[in-house]
Amino acid sequence: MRRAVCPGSFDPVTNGHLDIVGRASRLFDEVIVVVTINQSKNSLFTVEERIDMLRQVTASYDNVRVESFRGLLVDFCRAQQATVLVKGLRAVSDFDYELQMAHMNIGLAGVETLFMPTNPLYSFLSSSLVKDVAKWGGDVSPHVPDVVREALSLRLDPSVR
Ligand code: COD
Repeated sequence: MRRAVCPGSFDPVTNGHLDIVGRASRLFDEVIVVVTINQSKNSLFTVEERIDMLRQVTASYDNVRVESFRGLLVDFCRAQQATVLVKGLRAVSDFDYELQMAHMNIGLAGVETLFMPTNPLYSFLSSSLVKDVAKWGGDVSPHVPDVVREALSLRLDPSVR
């Protein structure tokens, strides 16, 4: 079985993330979307909330499941018998850091990284930018699934409070 892992903070999941997950699901028998737990990062949504949103928006993919993990990603890959990490690349600015992580992960455990170019529609999109726009009441509907837009407005939009 060819099994891949799509890791991230997903705080929250965007259409850019979903595009990568959907494309990966066509390349691999199984894709595990893993929310990595990083306590040093200030997150807007809890891990459980992020998992719940991810499960809802990936429900149409039979071969995608969502998990969370604290620790080294390669240990998660080993435990799940996954040999490939799938990452989205938005711009050259992503590349330096992603390349460092890819070298480290192959050195640590022989886990390969497959870089997918972002869909040009989402090349500027990040969870941080979406949160910033939502915080000031801007329209994020082109950038995130409905369930995420609703969660963002409940948590952030001053006009809903
Ligand atoms: N289009 C395409 N891809 C996108 C887009 C977009 N618009 N936005 C984000 N992505 C991709 C990113 O490139 C990334 O690959 C993935 O989606 C997740 O993005 P984020 O922002 O949710 O998550 P990050 O960047 O905070 O995740 C970082 C990791 C979780 C991958 C990293 O911190 C990690 O590996 N942590 C585990 C601990 C570990 O093993 N450390 C050692 C690493 S060598």
